[in-house]
Amino acid sequence: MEQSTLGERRKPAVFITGAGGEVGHGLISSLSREGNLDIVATDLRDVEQTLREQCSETYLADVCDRDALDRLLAMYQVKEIYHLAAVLSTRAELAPEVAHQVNVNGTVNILQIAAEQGRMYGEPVKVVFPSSIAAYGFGSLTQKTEVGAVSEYEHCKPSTMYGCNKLYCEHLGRYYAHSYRQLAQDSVQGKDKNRGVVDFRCVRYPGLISAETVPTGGTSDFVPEMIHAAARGEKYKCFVREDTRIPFMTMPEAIDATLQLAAASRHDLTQIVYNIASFSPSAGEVAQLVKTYFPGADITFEPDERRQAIVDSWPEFLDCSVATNDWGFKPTYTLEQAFEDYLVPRIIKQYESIL
Ligand code: AKB
Repeated sequence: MEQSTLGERRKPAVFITGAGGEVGHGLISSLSREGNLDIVATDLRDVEQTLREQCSETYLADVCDRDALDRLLAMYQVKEIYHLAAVLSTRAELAPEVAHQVNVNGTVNILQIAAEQGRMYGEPVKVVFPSSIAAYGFGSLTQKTEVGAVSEYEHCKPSTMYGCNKLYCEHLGRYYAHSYRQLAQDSVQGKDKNRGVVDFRCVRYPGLISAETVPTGGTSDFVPEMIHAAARGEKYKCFVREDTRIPFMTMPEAIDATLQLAAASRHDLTQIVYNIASFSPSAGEVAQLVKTYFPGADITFEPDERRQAIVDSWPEFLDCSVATNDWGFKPTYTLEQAFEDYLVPRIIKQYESIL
């Protein structure tokens, strides 16, 4: 085992960025239940106490600050990285260059760290990267509805900074996995120390719905916002039309699928990027279901033209067949089951202590 800069043995660890976000919450709970490796988690903001307790260490760190990342990782042998830190689609349109800095430069830092650690230990570092349906882009609503389900490599013309960032980082991940420093001296002299040092795997998430947390800064937020507002007894003005349809899944399904991809044998993976999703309801269909469980729900539709245009550029349905064939992806819930078995019981329990 390598020595750290402090002369101690480096501890094998799984490293999580953006740990305090919605996906981080679920992922840390699942990884800590598995208990295979020490969890080292970072975020820009303080990570809440319940999450901290499930990690070996948590640090305040910016993924754009390469020196800070190097300092804290000097104590660890990083085996796997879940790179969750990102500025989401709505927030990214308010500060596109900041989003680029975090979403792209932060990802390059993570990929470089993975490559360095992979070379140092002579074994690949797994980098699991959540991409998004924002990587797609349709020119018109007519095209979106005509096309129906999309597979991973078609209609990738994102119209948002976030979508461009995600798509580009998918390509960067492929580059670090297969072609990193392909002309460097240590690559051309027969012993290719760079090849295979990064094992990059990527899921394209649809909109995610958690019973525990409410997202901020995304454009698919209308569904989770609508459900949580009803559970809190608050009015909700939905910022897209009733007929707006994009794919969604629940947070536990997203976490399970992410861990399933991470655990898959390299040999079974025929792609770097995989679509995953469970159901594709319209905003109106979600509102109807919300009203059956929360009869007092007050939901109105007041589309915001610009956010609507973003959602209209995303597909209605995803073709997830390659994820199913390669590593066994299977949705747990239909929309109705998600409400009945997961969302409603958990949300009611969560708010009953507060309301
Ligand atoms: C967003 O709305 O930005 C995200 C996403 C669809 O990736 N939830």
